[in-house]
Parts: sequence; C-alpha cells; structure tokens
Amino acid sequence: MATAIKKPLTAAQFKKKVLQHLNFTSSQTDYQQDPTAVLRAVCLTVNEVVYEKLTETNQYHKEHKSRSINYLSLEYLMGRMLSNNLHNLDLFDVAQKAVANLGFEIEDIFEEGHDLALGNGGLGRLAACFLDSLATMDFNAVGYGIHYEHGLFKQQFHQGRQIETPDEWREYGNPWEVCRPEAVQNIPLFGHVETIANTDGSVKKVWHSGQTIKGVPWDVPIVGYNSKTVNVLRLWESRASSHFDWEQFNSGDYQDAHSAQNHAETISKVLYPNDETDAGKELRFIQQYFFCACSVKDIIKRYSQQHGNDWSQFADKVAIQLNDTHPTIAILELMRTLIDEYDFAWLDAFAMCRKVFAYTNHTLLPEALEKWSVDLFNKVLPRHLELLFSINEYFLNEEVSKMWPGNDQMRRRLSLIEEGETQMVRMAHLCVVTSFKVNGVAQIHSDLVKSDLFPEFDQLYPEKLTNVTNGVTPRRWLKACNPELSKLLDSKVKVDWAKDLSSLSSVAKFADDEKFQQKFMAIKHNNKIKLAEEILASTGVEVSPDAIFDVQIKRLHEYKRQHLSFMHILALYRRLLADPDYDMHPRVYIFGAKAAPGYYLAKEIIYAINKVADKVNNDDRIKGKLKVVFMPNYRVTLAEKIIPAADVSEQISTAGKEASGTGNMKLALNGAVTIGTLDGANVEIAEEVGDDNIFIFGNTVDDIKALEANGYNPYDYYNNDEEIKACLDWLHTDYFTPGKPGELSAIAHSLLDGGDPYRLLADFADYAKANIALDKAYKDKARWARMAIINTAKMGKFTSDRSIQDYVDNIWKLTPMSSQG
Ligand code: Z2T
Repeated sequence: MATAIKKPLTAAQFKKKVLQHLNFTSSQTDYQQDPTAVLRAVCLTVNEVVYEKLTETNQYHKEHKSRSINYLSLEYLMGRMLSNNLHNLDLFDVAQKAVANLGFEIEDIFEEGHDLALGNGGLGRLAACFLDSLATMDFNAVGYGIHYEHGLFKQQFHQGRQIETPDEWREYGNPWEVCRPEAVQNIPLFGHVETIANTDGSVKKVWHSGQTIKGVPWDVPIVGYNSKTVNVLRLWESRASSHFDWEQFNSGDYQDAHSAQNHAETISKVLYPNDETDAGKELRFIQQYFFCACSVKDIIKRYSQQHGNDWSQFADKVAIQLNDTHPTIAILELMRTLIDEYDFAWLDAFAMCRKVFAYTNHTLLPEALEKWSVDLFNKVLPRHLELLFSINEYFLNEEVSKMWPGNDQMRRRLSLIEEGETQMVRMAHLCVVTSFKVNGVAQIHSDLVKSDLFPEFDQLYPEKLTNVTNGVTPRRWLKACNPELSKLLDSKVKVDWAKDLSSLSSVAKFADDEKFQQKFMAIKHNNKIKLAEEILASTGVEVSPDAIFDVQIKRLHEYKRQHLSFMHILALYRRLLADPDYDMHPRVYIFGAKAAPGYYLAKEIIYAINKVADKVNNDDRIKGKLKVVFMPNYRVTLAEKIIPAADVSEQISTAGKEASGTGNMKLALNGAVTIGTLDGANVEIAEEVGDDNIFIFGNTVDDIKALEANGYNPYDYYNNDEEIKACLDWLHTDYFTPGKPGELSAIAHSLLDGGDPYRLLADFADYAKANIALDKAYKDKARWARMAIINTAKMGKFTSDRSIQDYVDNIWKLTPMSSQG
C-alpha cells in the first residue's frame, strides 16, 4: 500500500487541532466551561486521522479486489468510542496531554460521551468485539446494522422498580458517524406479484410493490488497533422516499404526506428490547426486511463497482454472516434479486446463496427461535414468500425425501413451514438449509446444536454444523478499561499482549511471586475504591473495598438465574441474623441488569433484589458483612467500570441454557474468579485456568436431563432443605416490604407451583457449598492472588482475534491486507 510515512501527532499539534475545531468548526471560544464542546473537538481531531486511514483502506481493497466479509446484525453494542479510538490509534497519551493542557482531565471528557447502545446484550456486544478484531487483523469487513433513533432504553429505579425511558444517543448529533447520500437505497414492500407468460412457455414474476421506503446509510468508522485498517459499520435509517412525499405534498395533502413520512421513519425508530424472546411484531418484521434489503443491495452495488455485470466471482468475493436469524430475509432478498433482476435460473440463484451465507446460532431457548406467520410474509413480501415455498419444495423433495424416503414425519419436522392453526415460517430452518456453515458460539453449545436442536440437519449436511467459541476484544476489555493492570502486564510481557493475548500466559510464572501478587492485588483494590465511589454516587450505598466484590452483570433472565444468587443472599442474611459472628468475609453483591419491559418475572426479580438490598444494607445487626447493590442502567460504559473491580464473577445459568457468555471472559481477564456452572464458555474457561482456579458447582447438562427424566419436582427440595424452605417462605411475609406482605411472592411461586423451569432449587445446595469454599479461598490472601493472576494469564484463548481467526480459517476464507502484497 502506498502509505506516506506519517509522523505521529505531538501533544502540541493535537492541542492546536482541538483549538482549531473549537474555533472554526463549532465557534466555541468559552470551552473552559464546556467539556462537551471539548469532547466534540477532540473527536473531530481524531476523525482527521481516522478518515485518512479509511480512504487508504478503501483504496487498497479496491486495487486488490479483496474478498470481503459482510457481517449482518440487527444489534451492535459499541459503547463509547473516543477512548477506544485513541488507544487503537496510539494517540491516547498525546490526547491526554493535549487535553490536560486545555485544563481538562481526559477521563472527564470521556464521561461526556454517549454510549452507542444499539443492542440488547451479548449478541450485540459480540458484534462490536468482532468489528474491532476484523479491523485490527486487517480484514476487509463491513458491518451492517440499523441506525435506530433510540437504542436500548435507559433504566432507572423508582422505589425499587425498573422504569424505562428512551435512549437519546444522538439527540445532539454523533461525531462518529457520517451520512452517505451517495449510497441511499430504495426499498419496495407490500403489493402483489404478477405472473407473466414468456413465449417459450416459462413464466416471469414481477413484484408490483405497494410502497417504497428510502434507506439512508450512516457510516461509523471502525479503527483497528495498531493496524493499517479503518473499516466501517454502515447503519441504515428509514425515511419516506422523496418522490412519494412530494407528490402528496404538492397536491395539497400536507397532513398525509407527513403521516406517510412518520410511518416510514417508524421502521428504524427503536431497537426491540427483547434479548431472547421473539415478540412477533409486524413492525419488527418490516425492520428486519428493510435492513436486509438495504444491506444486500449495498453489497451487490459494491461488488458491481468492481466486477460490473460479471457474477461469476460473486461467491469468491462476498461472504455474508448472519448474526442469529434476525437477518435471515437477506437470503430471500439475494435470491429474489438474482432471479427477478439478473435473470438467474432458480437453481443457479439457490446455489449462489448457498455459497455466500453462513449463520451463527446464539441460543437453544425455544422462545427465541424466530417464526413469522405466512400471512404476514404474504402481506409484506409476497414475492419473497413464493421463493421461500420454492426453496422448501426443493429441500423436501430433493434432499429430505431422498435421505429418508417415505418418511412424512421427517418432512413435517424439517419443513421450513410449521403446519398448524396458522402456518409459520421457521427462520432457523431456512438459515440451516441455505447456509454453507452454521456455527454455535461455544463448544458445549455447538455440541447441543448438533445433538438436540438440529440432529437431522447434522445427518443431512455433515460438516455444515460447527463451532466458533466467542471472544472479547482485549483492547476495550483490558487495555482501555483497566489501565493500571495493563501497565503491570506491560512491565512483564515484552510483546504487545493486546494483539497477542496468549502471550499473557508467561505471567503465570509470577502467580506465586509475593511482590507481583501485592502489585496485582493493589491494583484490584484501587479499582474497587473507584467503583465504591461510583456505587455511592449512583445508589447511595456505602461499600468497603476490603469486602469481596461479587459481580453479576448481564441481562435479567430466569435462565441466567440472578434469583439463585438472590436466594443465596437471603440464606446468608438468615445465617447472619441467627449468628452475628457467622464466619464469612464481608461480601458486596453487585448486580447490573436490564429486564425486557414486558418480562414480568424479570422485573419482579429486580424489585425483590432492590427490596432485600434496602433491608440488608441498613441492618446494623449484621455489622456490614453483607451488602447488596443493584447499579442502575447497566451498559457497556458501566461494565467498563465494574469489571476491573470484580473479585468474583457469577456465571450461574442452568447448564445447557447459556450459549456462551462473554462477560465471563471479560471478568476473568481482569482477574475475577468465576463461580459457575458447566455451561457455555465456562466449560472452556475451566479448561484454561484449571479446576483449582475456578469454582464449578451444580448439575451438568446430563444431570439436568436425568433429573427431568425422573420428573422434576421442586417441592422435593423445599421439603427436604430447611434453608430453602425458610427463604422461600420469607418472601411471602412483609419482612422486606413492610406493611405489604406478598410483594415478593412471584419468585417463590415460580420456583414452586411454577415448576422451577430453570432448576434453581436443584443447584441451590451445591451453590451454597461452593460459596463456602470461595469464602475460605478469599481469606487466604496469597491463594486468592494466585487464582486471580492465573485467571488473567490464562485468558488468551478468549480474545476475539482468535474467534475471528477461526471464522476466517473455517468459514470465511479471507486473506488479510498485509498478506495480499
Ligand atoms: C443474545 O444476547 C444472545 C443470544 C440471543 O439469542 C439473543 C441475544 Cl440478544 C437469540 C447471547 C447469548 O445468550 C449468550 O450466551 C452469548 O454469549 C451471546 O449471545 C453471544 O453469542
């Protein structure tokens, strides 16, 4: 690549540029009082470097006609961008000095930034980590997503209950995005399909749409760490198509023109806040289609700019990864485009799709497996539905019936259409049939995808189902969020561990070194002091940094079992009330979690934790040995503050339910010790750190299956475990909700008469036992320090760079920029 060798910016030059932006870009001369203006000017300064690199990256891939990966995801949880971009461009120190020179602390400037919260949880954050790794490893990649006007709701607590308010992330503009009017797309929907007979007896289908929506792209640059690359995340915003608008406006129908505009703009208005349930809402379906159509059109346009009308290389140059089934319609849209617009024969179009698409499954939970009614499909996308039926016919006749002749049962089970009162389209089935690879996100999860979710597909398409274990970017999740620990690691590891995380394994040899232990734990202690301040500010609760910081941060979900640690907190509280000298190291339970607004029990669990926290935190009898805090508005930025301060990482899902988990990796990387079940990536974390450096408890996947085969009865545990009984009964009293008995009953009800669907009671006793072992380990300072250090040292496998390399080697088959000559 013909890059000019640039001198890195000095702090003085950086400061000069910031001042120029304050003066000439925003006319802010009173910046002394205005950290927001400084933030903006710093971002604009960084962008000067970013956009130059973006131009060079584009230039390179154009010249080399590089194969690209197109990552399609309805969600991206980017968090804040400035600190990350400064680290990745090696401008952090320079910017820090420059900003100090202007009279500000860089951390205070960061605090002015808004999270890009265009996602729910792990799936969206994974996409963000993958973009970071793709750019860092110099791969040609485009992330496609939706430019939601409102990302994930903001969470507040009113008297312990979750209140949602809209996220206004770009109310006053976002310095990290640029609009690309030259890449606008027009998206048809609704209408009907006309069949036209050709002279040769064949037919041609013409879709006459009923409406057109405009898709406007906003590009967010993705800066690689210490690499040549700046890629983009392209986010589509829906607008009323202009001609449609104007016709009505000119005819005097001003009001209607506006309502059409409102309708069009509704499509990208808000992120659906359900993490693992399919709400089945029509607008969500249109949102998915709008996103897929914009992205597929853009991918084709980019390809055509290089290859014109020659489709022969399409599958060599383009791979499309579907982040769960949310973007499945992209398959049908490509198929439709090839046949209807480029005159492909059906089989050729189908074969092309099968070479281009790959699909990642993120959950086995049945309520998350997307289904859309045939009726809705027919109304919004009549032509796509025809193609879906044609794929189903081919699949059932040419593949299912040939593999299992005369087996109607099998045809019914595998069909893309679920028959019943209303016919439903099984989106995951379409993905499996039409993708060349399907992956789960941790080994145990991928094994279960094969054995339990799609066993027939595994037989039908051997080699198609595979695993890529998730990972996290060590740039954001260690280097940027834990600067002190990063410096300590720098002093011991001579290579750039942020780019080669396995190199941290050399730190394991200091695990028993007293001096190193002291340094390591002093950093942890400092991080805990900072978090304690944050906790005081956001909850009013005072906590001691000498206590064990026990952290559970993730979406609120029954399968994740926040209520298991809640039950255990009740048990500890009871033990302390019975015996104020009960032997335990003081512990602070720190929760962070948003509940889907319509998820009743999840919200009840938040309420119960908050109510118990009120009581426990103000009870002098227990001498501060137990504290409980629920930090409001958990998000990427809060995670960056909690994770470096965690001693214990709670990963306690019912075995078989958590596909992977990625918070578990971030916490262990920052020296937290896991207490967890053999679920998701916990299994692989245990393999890496060894049994001595993790607290594994509870039923395994096989144990759970056995329990269920014998008929699971929660009352067996209630009647035979005095502590379980007392804690559940406690919830019916008004002990935590004075004057209002029964306010916390929902949890007890779900665990008993509700059948305890996530087998919490079956794991309770072993969890309590593991906690005693953990408490004992913590009291032995050297032992704990050793465990913490080993956790940090052995997380090499869980860098998202390794995940991306796995995708590249086994699925995408890309070559990085540097190796293309
Ligand atoms: C999500 O965050 C995850 C799975 C989903 O299934 C949906 C959402 Cl929004 C449809 C999570 C998994 O629960 C978690 O185990 C995994 O680590 C993460 O995706 C990334 O793969």
